[in-house]
Amino acid sequence: MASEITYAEVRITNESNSLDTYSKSPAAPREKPIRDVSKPGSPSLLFTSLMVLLLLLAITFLVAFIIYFQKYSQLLGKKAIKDITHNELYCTKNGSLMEAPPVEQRVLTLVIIEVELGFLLPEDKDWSCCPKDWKPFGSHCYFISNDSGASWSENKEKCSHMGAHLVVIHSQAEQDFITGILNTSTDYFIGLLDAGQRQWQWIDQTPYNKSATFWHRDEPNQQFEKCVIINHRKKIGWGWNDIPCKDKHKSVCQVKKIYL
Ligand code: MMA
Ligand code: CA
Repeated sequence: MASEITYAEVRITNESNSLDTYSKSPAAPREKPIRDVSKPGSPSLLFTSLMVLLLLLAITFLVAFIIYFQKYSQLLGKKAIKDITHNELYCTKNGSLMEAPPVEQRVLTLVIIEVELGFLLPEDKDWSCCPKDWKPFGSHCYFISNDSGASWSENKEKCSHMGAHLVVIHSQAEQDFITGILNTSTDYFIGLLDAGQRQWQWIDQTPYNKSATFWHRDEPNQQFEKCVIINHRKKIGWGWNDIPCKDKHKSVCQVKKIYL
């Protein structure tokens, strides 16, 4: 590109400055077309050189683009994996029913890339794992937020940054497990939301089954309370309550177990 510009400049300077050339040889301007006809190699060589230059430039850009794209997508891939994997996993070996309880438990430190989550199927693997500080139950892992409290959306974001979502409860057993790991004096957001007109919707899009809900007595009770907490009421027990989404509470995140 630089040589192209330099060449153009030289030509213009020569023509405008060299009045001598004009005066000495008035036929000079005519030389050009003559040259064009008699020496067809000269302009076509220029044309060819320009084309080659352009082609080289295009190839350079293409190669640069491909390299950049590959690096970028690699980076994106690594980031995505990093977001949903954890350096330290706590794994339980199942499959062997003969094994006496307590079930053998091992800590596996995994290199991020080694865990190809997308290709691992539960039935092929005999180690089920949860990240460090997450609690296993069934086919999932559960994490109780450790901050002082945030809005429903902020909690939702926090779970999502860990490759998880706000907890979704589908059975009495799951409700019991979750309440068993919670503090009776704290409220926790769950992944249930009023999508409008009291249409309750789970954050993972699984169906809302009325027969497996654990609302406190007389809840849900307010149209403007569109988010849901799980909490303990004295002498009553654990249950759900609809509250305003902007209220600040802790939450429970949930993620599928990792099978190795
Ligand atoms: C609070 C609030 C409501 C809940 C009632 C139950 C006063 O409001 O938590 O969401 O329904 O208590 O008494
Ligand atoms: Ca309520």
